[in-house]
Amino acid sequence: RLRLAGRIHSAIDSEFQLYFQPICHASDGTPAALEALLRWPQADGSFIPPGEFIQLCEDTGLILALGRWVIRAAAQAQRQLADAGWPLPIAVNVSAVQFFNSDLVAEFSRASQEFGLARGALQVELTESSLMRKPAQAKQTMQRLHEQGICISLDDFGTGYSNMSYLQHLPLDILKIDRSFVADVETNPRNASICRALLSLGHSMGLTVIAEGVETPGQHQWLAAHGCDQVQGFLLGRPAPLAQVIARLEAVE
Ligand code: G
Ligand code: G
Ligand code: MN
Ligand code: NA
Repeated sequence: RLRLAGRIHSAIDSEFQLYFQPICHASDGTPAALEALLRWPQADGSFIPPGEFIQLCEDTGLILALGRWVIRAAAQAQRQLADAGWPLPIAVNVSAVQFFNSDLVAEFSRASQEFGLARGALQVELTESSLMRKPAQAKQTMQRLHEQGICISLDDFGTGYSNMSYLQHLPLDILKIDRSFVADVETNPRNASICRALLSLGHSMGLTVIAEGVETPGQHQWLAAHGCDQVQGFLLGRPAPLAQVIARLEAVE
């Protein structure tokens, strides 16, 4: 574990890559945004998945440097995307440790300025554990991100322990339904009920609702028919390097 931490430390500026996955309008499948996803390629061509290093980075504090690198790399990618004629926002995952222990607002504003990004060009994805841990501080940071034009998503929704009355008071824009509920939504009545409830909850709070993990046309159709705003998953596009994502956008147009 210690050796892995050392390797991560020296890999931050040289080895990590961002992949990007499209988030599409449910009605017609056109792209609405991209989500940035960390990848750590190895010499043998394999990848160490984020599930295996994010936790270690949080435990050792490396997440602060890695998170800063992700924000800057996402800003640079958004510049390239906009310059290629696709001014889609890019959503960045921010872990709870990073959310509470770094100056996120300054990091986002510095990166946006460095690459001359438009307002709204970057978004932040937070999880329930970030928001519920220190609610007052979370709310203040979210408000300051909002002042900079940054939209905020609640990721993996439905898997945590949110206090609904509290959530209502947070400046959220987007709710992402966790893929575990989307998996067999057209055939599993229990997941269908949960998705209907989460869609209704999100819309009653005035939020855009995104379904994650959409893999089949059946899931996409069910979600569109039930008023889901946007969809993300292997059906719409797998995470890929930016150049490939741009090539796909151009092939569809
Ligand atoms: O990309 P993949 O499905 O393997 O991601 C697995 C997990 O790692 C997801 O929970 C995702 O949110 C998280 N993850 C991916 N990229 C980042 C990142 O840049 N920062 C943080 N904090 N988490 C990330
Ligand atoms: O926790 P978060 O939502 O950030 O996790 C995103 C992860 O989900 C990424 O690692 C991505 O590779 C993965 N993912 C994206 N689309 C799909 C999908 O359609 N099916 C599955 N099983 N995983 C997906
Ligand atoms: Mn996410
Ligand atoms: Na998720």
